[in-house]
Amino acid sequence: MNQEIIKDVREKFRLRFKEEPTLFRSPGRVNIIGEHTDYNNGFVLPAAIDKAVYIGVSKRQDETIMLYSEEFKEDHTCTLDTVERTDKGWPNYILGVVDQLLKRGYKIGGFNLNIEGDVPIGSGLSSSAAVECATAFALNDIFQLGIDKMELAFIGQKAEHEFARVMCGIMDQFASVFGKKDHVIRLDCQSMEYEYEPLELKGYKLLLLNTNVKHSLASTEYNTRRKQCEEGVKLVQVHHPEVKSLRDVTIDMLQQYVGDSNPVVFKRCKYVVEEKERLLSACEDLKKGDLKALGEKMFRTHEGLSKEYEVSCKELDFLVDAVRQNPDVLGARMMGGGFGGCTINIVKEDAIQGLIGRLSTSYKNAMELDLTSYIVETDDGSSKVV
Ligand code: GAF
Repeated sequence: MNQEIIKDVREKFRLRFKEEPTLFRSPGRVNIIGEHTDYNNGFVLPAAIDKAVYIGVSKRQDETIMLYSEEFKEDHTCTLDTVERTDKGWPNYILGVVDQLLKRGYKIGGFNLNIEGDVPIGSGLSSSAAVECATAFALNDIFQLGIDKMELAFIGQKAEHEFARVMCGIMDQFASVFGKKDHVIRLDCQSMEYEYEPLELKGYKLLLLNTNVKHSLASTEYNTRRKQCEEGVKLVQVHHPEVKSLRDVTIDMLQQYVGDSNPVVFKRCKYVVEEKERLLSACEDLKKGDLKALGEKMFRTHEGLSKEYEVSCKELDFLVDAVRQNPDVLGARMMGGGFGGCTINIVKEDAIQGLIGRLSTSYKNAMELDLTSYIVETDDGSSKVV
């Protein structure tokens, strides 16, 4: 937990709202492998990380909602009956959750809330899901709504659909709520069954390299990819009505029924179908402690995301290419929705600082951008800060 941020949120809350807050924390996430598989009913392998969103919150006696972002130095006020999307951006992730609670018939009153965190925004580490989950967790607690953790994650996802207008899958909110220190979660996004797998990196660490770009087409292209996957499923369903999603589709089916006449839909679906298999075999690698085999699959995932799913960008490709032949880096790939954000790398611990130094220079020379890096540890999911 970031004690400095906790202190800051508490003190600023007291100054602003003249009362004592209750504090909650929800983490960002990494995903080892299994990208763009969640909304295709596939598997994912995320973990919550030691970077989180912290909120202070207190109940009010009226129906007013007063929000303050310590990061954006901006407030937003509305009432329970005027909860709607705003152009400001950040309040949407909070208000989207309030909207969901109201639509589901939960009884809440007005509240004060301030927010701060150390999940870098727009970096593919799910700062938005962390805000949604922290809000859902907090309101569930202070208004004693009795909502279980699974529904809290779904409330966060629906808030993202309706207020951020990104038709995301469930991975990010699930990881933020269900994370467990020293573990990754193998989540079946169809049945929502999950297993914790110990993450033993044996002298290696997870290093995130932030391109510091977020290309503006990210959310529209995300929704387009989702539609292209659905198109592929429809074409297969004509011949195989039992097929419900890409989860049930094979490469053979894609070749027969999508193939040449729909080359774009074909390559999108092909990536997803291959990624589904790759993840299952990566889980076996992890169980056996074969990090080398796992790392090779991460590189292959990046190839697919870059060439077939086409959600990478030149900055991400540069960072993956730069480590591909490096024996100290077992695996690397872009992570999350794409079009910017971070790459995830499995790197030998004592080689990390040298690597960051060299890459910072070459990245700056090639892209005229600064590189930011984070060595992350896995962490527990959403919690009350006591
Ligand atoms: C984003 C989405 F929010 C997730 O649901 C997931 O689809 C991911 O992109 C890609 O794997 O983070």
